[in-house]
Amino acid sequence: MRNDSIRNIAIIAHVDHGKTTLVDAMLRQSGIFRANEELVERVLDSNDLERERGITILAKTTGVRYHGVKINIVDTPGHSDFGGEVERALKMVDGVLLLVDASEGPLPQTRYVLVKALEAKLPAIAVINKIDRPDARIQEVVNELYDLFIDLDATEDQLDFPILYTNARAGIAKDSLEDSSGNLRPLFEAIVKHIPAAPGDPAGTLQILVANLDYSDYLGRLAIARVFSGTLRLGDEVGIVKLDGSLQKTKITRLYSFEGLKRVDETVGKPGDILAIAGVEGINIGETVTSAETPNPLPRIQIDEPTIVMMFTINTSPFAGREGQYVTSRNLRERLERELLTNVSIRVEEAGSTEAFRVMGRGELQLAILIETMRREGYELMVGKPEILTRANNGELQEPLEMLVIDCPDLFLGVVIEKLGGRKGKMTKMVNHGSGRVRLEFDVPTRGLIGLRSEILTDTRGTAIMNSLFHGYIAWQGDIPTRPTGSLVADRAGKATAYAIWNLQERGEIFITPGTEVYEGMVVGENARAVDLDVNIVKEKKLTNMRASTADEAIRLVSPHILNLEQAIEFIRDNELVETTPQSIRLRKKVLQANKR
Ligand SMILES: Nc1nc2c(ncn2[C@@H]2O[C@H](COP(=O)(O)OP(=O)(O)OP(=O)(O)O)[C@@H](O)[C@H]2O)c(=O)[nH]1
Ligand SMILES: [Mg+2]
Repeated sequence: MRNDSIRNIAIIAHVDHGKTTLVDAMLRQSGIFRANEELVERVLDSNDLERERGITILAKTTGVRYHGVKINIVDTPGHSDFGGEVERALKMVDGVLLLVDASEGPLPQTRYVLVKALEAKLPAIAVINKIDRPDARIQEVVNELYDLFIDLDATEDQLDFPILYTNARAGIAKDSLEDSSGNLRPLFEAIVKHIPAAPGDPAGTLQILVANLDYSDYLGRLAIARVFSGTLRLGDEVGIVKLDGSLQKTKITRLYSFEGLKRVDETVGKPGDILAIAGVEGINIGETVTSAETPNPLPRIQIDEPTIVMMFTINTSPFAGREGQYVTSRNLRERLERELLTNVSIRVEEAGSTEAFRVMGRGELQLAILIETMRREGYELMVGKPEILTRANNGELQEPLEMLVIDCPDLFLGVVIEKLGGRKGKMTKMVNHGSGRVRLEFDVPTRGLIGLRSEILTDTRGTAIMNSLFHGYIAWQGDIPTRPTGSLVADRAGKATAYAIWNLQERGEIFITPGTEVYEGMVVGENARAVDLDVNIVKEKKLTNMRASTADEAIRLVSPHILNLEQAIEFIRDNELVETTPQSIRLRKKVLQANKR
């Protein structure tokens, strides 16, 4: 039984290929906004970090109507660290729009999301986006997409996907390049035609899968859920099969559907509906809302394992508690427990004491976003260098492997290959598009990627584009050399002076500005040599040297290299930590006192 008035789709793609922009256009053209209503760009990227970074971090649901058909759309993040969001989104839908940038073509995350969609047996509509780009190479990209499907052992049926050509920014979709369409109509038509109508028997046993959580100040915790079978009426008593298998009986008293950016009150939920359920205490992702009498839970959501781990501890620096509101181990524990409820792709373990936790995730960016979010909420904490999670397989020690794609001007080919060689990377493919840029593919241990991005960007003067994808496990590859430099470490507390910085700046790069308060053991710069160097960065100029005022003007400071959170995390060594507070990001040695190091 299928409900022909509902289509559920997820939009999936590599990062920046235009998913959220396409959703904007779909929202605009579905007529849910008043003609004069101003819509901000990428309206679904609604949280602060998403707007600042211009990326989607959390999957979001929205709904539009096209000729009487309700189309629920789940916009997903394209960055590989947030792959867990994609896996979950795919549980709610009956098909996908697979977007590919008309110039960049399929990239690692295109492959990842397509693997997931094929595994879930979801039909795809291919959308070649950004056809307006002057460097678009549409036909080639279409061929590359077919190659990718074939490479992933797609069936005949799966290979028979429709292709649309879009300019998401202008809100135009075309069935063929000659098509003179000036709007998204061909896309809406294709969705209604090619994405299967939502299946499920309205008279069957109630089965609603909670696939996401959201939070509203007004409504509290919201479960975002998809009805697979049965009919839910407002006020019905239902059972919730919890993750531990137990049954919680409750009444559903508040139910909403998605219309554009709004949640609309609903009194019934039918198969195919994607709903928000409010007012249910403790409801979690992966749980099934079902009949209280004859419960029939849906399979649990399986998602990929984490590949990296970072130690999170309370702040023990001399400046602890100065800037943050939440500083105790209890604060930290509760916050991490709260994160586990919505962020299903991370894991947290206690690490030997109540003050330290091993936080596991899919990548540095995912964990950096968590830390950044916590800073903004008023937390102080310290984090250690990211480490990869190894595993034992039949007695063999294995480590995670990534497929890495680097796109750079051919002039930097040599340095890039050399750099990857040092990190145990094996080149698997090299394509020269003839445009002066080359695309290189490597298999490289995940370990080898830590800190790589900043080095490659420096080596290629900011011109390289780098993307990677978890690609299974390989035997442990032995030592990989880390950063070839040491740290400049403050040897006493005080305020950094321009004079001291001026004296030190020839030794390496300085991370702080004059006037910054430092403590003993704080890392204030990078030593050009391989060893750490204790330095006095608070040294005042002797008064006897102050004869001429012109001498002061001679102090020319190189502008400091202020590290952001991700750079700081990439920079630190095993014996160093990053201290984060709402106002500051400091680097420090684990052991602060110079004579104890
Ligand atoms: N020229 C051109 N630019 C586009 C088009 N569609 C999107 N863009 C631009 O591409 C950039 C990325 O767009 P987003 O919509 O944020 O991409 P996304 O796929 O949602 O990115 P993530 O969610 O972070 O994976 C933005 O600067 C858009 O304005 C298009 O059709 N043509
Ligand atoms: Mg997006």
